[in-house]
Amino acid sequence: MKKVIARSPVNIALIKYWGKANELLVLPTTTSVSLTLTDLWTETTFEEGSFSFELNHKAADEQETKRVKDVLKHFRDDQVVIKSNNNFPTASGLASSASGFAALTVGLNKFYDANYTLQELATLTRVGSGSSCRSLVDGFAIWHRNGTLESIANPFQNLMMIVVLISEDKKAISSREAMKITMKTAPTYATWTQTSEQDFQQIRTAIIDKQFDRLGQIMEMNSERLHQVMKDSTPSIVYQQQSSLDVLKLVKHARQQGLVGYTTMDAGPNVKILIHQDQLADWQQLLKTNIQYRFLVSRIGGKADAQ
Ligand code: 2P0
Repeated sequence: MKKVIARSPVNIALIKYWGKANELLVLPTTTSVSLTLTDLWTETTFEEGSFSFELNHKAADEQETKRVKDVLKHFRDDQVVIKSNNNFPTASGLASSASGFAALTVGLNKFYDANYTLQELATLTRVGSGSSCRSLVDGFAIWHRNGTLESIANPFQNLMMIVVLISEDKKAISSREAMKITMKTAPTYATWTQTSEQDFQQIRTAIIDKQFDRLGQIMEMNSERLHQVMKDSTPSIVYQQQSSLDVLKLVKHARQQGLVGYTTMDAGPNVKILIHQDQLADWQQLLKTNIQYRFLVSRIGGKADAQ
């Protein structure tokens, strides 16, 4: 019997996506830039049979199933049994929907021998989760406002990301809903999109010029601005908890002591720290000494693939 296994890494945005210029096609209001996390992934299996979709060993709910069907309808039939598992906590601001849909789309492409091009796969997977298209390429993934996917080879050796798990609970409000609220109600949204475009141009230069500190500074500022525009919404959207802010402060303090690392946060309370592998032990020591939370460590790189 035919069986396909797809695996996709999570991607973490350095320049964030937060709003759709076109909801139907899932075209973003801003260009976003991300890196994939090699060691945090979704693995999805596809076998012949009448349609069913299982997520983390349980039948998926109606909403999750509908989003999968929205992608599946672009393939020959729906005679497929899909089982998807994450090796990290789902829905805690760790972009599980991005790795999930990237694995789904790439896997379906293989299962049905559909031979969609990379750009076509990006267009399909966006319907499930906008940011999922960024897991289709290795290196720095750039998801342009017009929908085009681009990648720039990562010139930095041995980067790693630490994910501090402040909370592993499912988030109260989905990104999809929250970004709509921000677009509609935040008086600072237009300014946020303009600044984000400048951040994109500057981070592109930092990547090409191989300037890690510059890249980290831009990433950190871009994340801070995202959380500010979320707070400016009505009702105010707040994903950062006091413990998240404590970790951000700890990282800034560590930099003054000579460690190199920069933070970013997504639609959840967890904090990600981009570091160099040669300082991993120092960072682990610092976190173990100063915070009570569990953290994950991942290498950088990789993309969605199916066998
Ligand atoms: C990002 N996030 O760029 C931003 C930063 C969360 C915060 O992309 O509505 O699950 O399916 O397109 O892709 C999360 O949004 O939302 C996200 P939809 P998605 O990584």
